[in-house]
Amino acid sequence: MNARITPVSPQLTPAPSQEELGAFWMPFTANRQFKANPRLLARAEGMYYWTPEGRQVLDGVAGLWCVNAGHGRREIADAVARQLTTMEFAPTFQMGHPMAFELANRLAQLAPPGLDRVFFTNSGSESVDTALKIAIAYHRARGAGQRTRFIGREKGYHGVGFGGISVGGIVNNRKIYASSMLPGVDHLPHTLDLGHNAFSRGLPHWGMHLANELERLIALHDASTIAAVIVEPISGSAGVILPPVGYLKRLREICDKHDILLIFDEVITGFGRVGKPFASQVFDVTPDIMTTAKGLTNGAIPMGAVFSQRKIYDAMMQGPENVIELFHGYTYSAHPAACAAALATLDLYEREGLLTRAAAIGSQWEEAIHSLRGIPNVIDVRNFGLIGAVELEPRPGKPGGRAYDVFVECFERGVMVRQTGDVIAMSPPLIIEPAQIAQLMGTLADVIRTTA
Ligand code: PXG
Repeated sequence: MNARITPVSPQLTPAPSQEELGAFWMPFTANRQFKANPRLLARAEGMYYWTPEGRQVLDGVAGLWCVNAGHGRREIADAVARQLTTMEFAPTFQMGHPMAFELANRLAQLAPPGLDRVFFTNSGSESVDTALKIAIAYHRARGAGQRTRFIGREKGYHGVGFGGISVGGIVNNRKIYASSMLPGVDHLPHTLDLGHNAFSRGLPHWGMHLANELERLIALHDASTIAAVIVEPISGSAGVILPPVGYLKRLREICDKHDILLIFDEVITGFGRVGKPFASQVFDVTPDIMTTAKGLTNGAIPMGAVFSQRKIYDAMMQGPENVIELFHGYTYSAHPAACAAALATLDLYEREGLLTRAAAIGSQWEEAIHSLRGIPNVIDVRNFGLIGAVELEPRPGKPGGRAYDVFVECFERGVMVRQTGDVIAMSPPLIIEPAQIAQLMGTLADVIRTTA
């Protein structure tokens, strides 16, 4: 594989002073801790970032699971620049622009069978809220307006909108909003079980029966009240939780039996992360609705897309033709610059075979990450496609502390990984080469060995 990479900007932006760090209220960041000791990135190309001082850092997480084709892709930058000088904005409410239709058609061709109606958003969180709203609207359109309940899953992450945190299962994202969330949401148990599955290579074999908990929740609430089940095929944010073999198929069967929609949140698994364009194609389980974002534009311009089965769209296309069918949309739905970025990104993915590269290089990735087994404090290693996680023994009474120290020290030694709880997660650009896999795992191994 020969990715042609040209730097977009060779200029390094100077680092802000201590005082200049104040105004930016940083997302999902311990602001005071960060600002006392900032980690800054000023330039990116290929597999690497550079700090404002010019120090090179290997990107082990594709930015935040989004820069799948690697950094500084000239083709994307050029397409966006061309679009901005041709037409920077056009509305898509009761108007249209050609690229929005072109992109929807391209995506429909890439999608799992039948998921050929595409609604555009600006982020994963918006994609999730859109999917939940489509699910309720669909049931109502077919005369089942009482189906308003959602089933999510413990440890699920579906962004930070009120819909997303309601169906999500990460306690810190939920606890202070407890009384403000969607009513009528219940949760499946998560599928992480180190007792049975530690150090599984690929999907764990134990745990398919956990899907049967859906039958229990349906018996409790009655199927006639439930609009949809939403899960990530692979949970990312909670520290990489893989579906046990057969688990997703079982969820699909139960949803079919009870006329419940199945939503796959593919915000991180979409666009080649696991060896095919979408995880549902790898697992051979087709959802009714699929949410995406991130890799859709290689992270260059914010954009999300929600794919719906044709039957859902068709069910909504009823009533007088002059009446809006779905009262939902964003000013920037199908923003021209985002459409240009997405089309250029899809071209790159296709030309360089990136949407299947994770399958080709997955076994090398698996070998490399499992070489960390046996290092003190490593209590699990998980992998699938180009996703990996190393779970560390928490320090007594200080959960997350050890992994945080590992994350910081890796950055000091020129490797960027993600830390969540006591898990180090990795999801490199899909252009990663074997020598870079070795650098990533070698540095991580050294740092874990030397972190008390
Ligand atoms: N669904 C899933 C499955 C996600 O992973 C979102 C929705 C929300 O997307 P937006 O674009 O609104 O952030 C996400 C986001 C991490 C990490 O390191 C993961 C995400 C975001 C930030 C960090 O695990 N996923």
